[in-house]
Amino acid sequence: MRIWTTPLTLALGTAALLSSAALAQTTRPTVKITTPRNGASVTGPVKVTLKATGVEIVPATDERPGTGHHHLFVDRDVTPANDTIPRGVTGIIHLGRGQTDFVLDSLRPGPHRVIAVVADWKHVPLKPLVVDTVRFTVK
Ligand SMILES: [Cu+2]
Repeated sequence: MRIWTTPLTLALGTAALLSSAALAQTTRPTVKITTPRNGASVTGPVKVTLKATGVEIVPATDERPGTGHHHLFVDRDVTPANDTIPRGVTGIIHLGRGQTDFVLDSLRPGPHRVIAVVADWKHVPLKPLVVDTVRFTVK
């Protein structure tokens, strides 16, 4: 008996591989800082807007798997990935009510860097890291 490998079955196999790869891509959470754009020159106050995919953005009081809330690290490095993101630290902002934007109203003129990190209700970053960085200049 012979097993036929026709172009059709090859095409179907390839399509299945592609769709599972696409699925893996869409289910892995991402975050993007949609404004300000990387490299932009802006006037203050600077509204930072965030778009997450593959993770539901909720208030920090919502203790469910598959959820998280945004954090902004403004002109400072991110804290270690396995640590709780601290509160009350200059340059670290928890958007703990599930917000997807935040206005930075006290940035001085000059270059700035904002890193967005999605963390769970314990304020520990999701793994793999869900992170995005923009650099911009305030005029
Ligand atoms: Cu937090």
